[in-house]
Amino acid sequence: MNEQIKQSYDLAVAQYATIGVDVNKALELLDKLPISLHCWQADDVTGFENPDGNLTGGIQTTGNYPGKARSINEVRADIDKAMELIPGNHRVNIHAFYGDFGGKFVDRNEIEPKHFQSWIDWAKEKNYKLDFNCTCFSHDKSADGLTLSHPNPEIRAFWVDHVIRSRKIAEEMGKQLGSKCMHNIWIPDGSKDVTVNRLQYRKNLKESLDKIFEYKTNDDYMLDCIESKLFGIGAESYTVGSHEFYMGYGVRNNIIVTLDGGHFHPTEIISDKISSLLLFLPEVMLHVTRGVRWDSDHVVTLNEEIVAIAQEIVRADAVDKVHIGLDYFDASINRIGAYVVGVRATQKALLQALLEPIVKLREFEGNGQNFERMALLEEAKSMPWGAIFNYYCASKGVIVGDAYIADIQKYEQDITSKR
Ligand code: RNT
Ligand code: ZN
Repeated sequence: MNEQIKQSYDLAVAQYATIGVDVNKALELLDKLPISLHCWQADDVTGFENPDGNLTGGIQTTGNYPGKARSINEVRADIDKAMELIPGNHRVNIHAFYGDFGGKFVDRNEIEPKHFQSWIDWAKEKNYKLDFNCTCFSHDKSADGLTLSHPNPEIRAFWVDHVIRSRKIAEEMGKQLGSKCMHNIWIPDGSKDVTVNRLQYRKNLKESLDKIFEYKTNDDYMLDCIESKLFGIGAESYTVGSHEFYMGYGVRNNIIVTLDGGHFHPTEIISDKISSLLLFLPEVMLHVTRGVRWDSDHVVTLNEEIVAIAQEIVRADAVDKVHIGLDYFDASINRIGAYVVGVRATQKALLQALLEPIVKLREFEGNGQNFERMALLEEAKSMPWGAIFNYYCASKGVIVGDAYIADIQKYEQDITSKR
């Protein structure tokens, strides 16, 4: 290892020791924290069911930066490239419309585990674990913006069938890979303008979910999650699956709630929701993203909220209970770069949180010494965690610091720019 990286690390370790923090322990924990990389950043949420299909459901990618992945192999190659630049062992999150359909049209109510076997084989080979999502958007039967809450029982049944099939696929992924697959349900259902039958759509959704969960999966292989939202593009006035809806449903039925950082009012943060949910549910799923004004899906950067999320996970002693997945899509910049920036930012936030002088902070708080708590929190922000992160990357054989920019540029020159 580069001498400078090692020396900076040694100095940082000594400095952390003065505030009672064990750096080795923090790194051991960080190394066990998987982040789930969302496959849909690689191809702007297009999927492989219909490569010419339009993205619908109130979500949108903007930008047409060259190099979008056009096939399953390209998505996998790009994720492999991103993983190379990220320390630790991570997960890949797949959507149902990314199945390996062999050029044939396979509708959502026809998908089976066999369509995902090549994903499982790839994951096995690369030592990734998989997460999964039903895809209830970008489809004829969601064209009017409704799926599981649709007034037409036949359309509801179609989507119920799709979600149950997706849960079975998740179960198979978890079974073959020996790691619980998180299956997330997000639906776009909502409406652009004032809606008068708000209760009825929610009743429909509740009934659909009840049917979906009648099929019991094996908890050792997969866990269900349900994700709320405040509004979507073209669905500004009403969202059937609101936060209250899913929190109520999740708590009553013991189903994990997914908190997406971009799905709340602009000043509302998810970091403060973690400790509440964990009192009523055994685990929490996060969709880590960066909301910017109306958009909920910007690339994660090391901002105050991502640090606060990480701190809440660590402070609540919940590293084993909170699942971290990324969820953003940016088509305006190098897409592999978008993965690497987002994962590294999340890991840096987690590292900062793991390096907190928590014993001393709790002592100050317990004594009502609030100035002291504030001052130590401020000092912690400029402690040399960057030197620790660099060392962590180097110790895992991963490119340190901004040198990954040139590496991604090279991949762009050799591969993505030729697409
Ligand atoms: C949409 C939700 C959802 C999707 C993905 C593609 O607002 O956040 O999680 O982004 O499932
Ligand atoms: Zn999400």
